[in-house]
Amino acid sequence: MRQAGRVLPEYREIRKKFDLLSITRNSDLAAEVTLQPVNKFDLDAAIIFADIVTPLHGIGVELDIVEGVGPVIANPVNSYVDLNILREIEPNEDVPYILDSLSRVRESLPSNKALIGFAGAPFTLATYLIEGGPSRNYSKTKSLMYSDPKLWHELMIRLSRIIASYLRSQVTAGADIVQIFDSWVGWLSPSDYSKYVKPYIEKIIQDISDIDTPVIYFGTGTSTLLRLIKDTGVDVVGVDWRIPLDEAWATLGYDVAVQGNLDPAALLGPFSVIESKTKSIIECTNGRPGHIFNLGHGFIPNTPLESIEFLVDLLRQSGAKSMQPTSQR
Ligand code: 1CP
Repeated sequence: MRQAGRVLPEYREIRKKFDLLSITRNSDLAAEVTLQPVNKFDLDAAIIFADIVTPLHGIGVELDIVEGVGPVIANPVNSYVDLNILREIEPNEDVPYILDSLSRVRESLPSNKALIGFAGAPFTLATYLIEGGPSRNYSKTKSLMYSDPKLWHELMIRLSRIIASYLRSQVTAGADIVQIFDSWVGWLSPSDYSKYVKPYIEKIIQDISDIDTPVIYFGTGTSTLLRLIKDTGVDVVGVDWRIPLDEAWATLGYDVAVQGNLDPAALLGPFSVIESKTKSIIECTNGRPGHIFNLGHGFIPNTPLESIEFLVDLLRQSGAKSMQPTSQR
């Protein structure tokens, strides 16, 4: 998850000197920042430090990640000509620093801790490309999707190809598992998801099926989309806090793993609230294997560090088992 503002003081120190894109392009710094939360809280997995727009930046799309805002695109997409900015990606040449960061992190991570590579999903990346930045209702995206389905298809196909190559290269460089972030897909109805998004998730899953690496798919507000998401063939479905985990899992079926789903805002409340909400999530799993505990979205800035420590201790006491990297399964 984008750790919304990243709460660690040691990260904030580095950010005082370097902007986000500079950190991602400097493998020493990116590896250090990736490992900080794992070392501090003894977490079971590390997620590589990058952003969902990193591969777009790598192929030359002009963009910036603006403090307190998010990714801002210089020339938003609204015509066929604009699609020319989305050429195929050559990861070794376009994003060598990400691959280098992954190899370094994998080398220094203990073997019982997993390294997660990631990419934005085509829909969520398309929202930034079309809207030009963060949006409240994705109206430009939906307008393009409905009024020019051929252009939408061309955009989604190009993004899917970029994402599949990018994920594949991350696994070659050392990622044990990959996560696809479709953070804003919950703004779509089930029928729009089926028509305008699902085929492209299926294409990505199919394109990388030969590398035999588990794929996590995460979105927010996806309660009504769960069955369709499962049909795409992903291995793990990340859910946000809006739906009880047992309800989500029953809807998905127990032949798929789930990840989630503590409300990040719970960590702003007293320990008693963190404890009751966490226990209720664990009860929802009913002791079944196949649950990865996680927040339902990224940390909220200024989340107290003691609350994160309290949560991790609570999970350890509850008997939550550590993950094993693929190579050891
Ligand atoms: O230092 C900062 O400026 C803090 C904010 C930040 C961070 C930590 C941004 C701006 N990007 C990142 C890195 C990042 N982004 C990671 C690395 C994980 C980590 O170590 O924290 C990851 C996995 C992401 C993924 C990402 N970026 C998503 C998908 C997951 C999610 O949280 O929903 C999304 C939607 C983005 C876009 C983005 N980048 C940054 C912001 C503020 C946003 C959201 C803008 C919006 O609201 O539309």
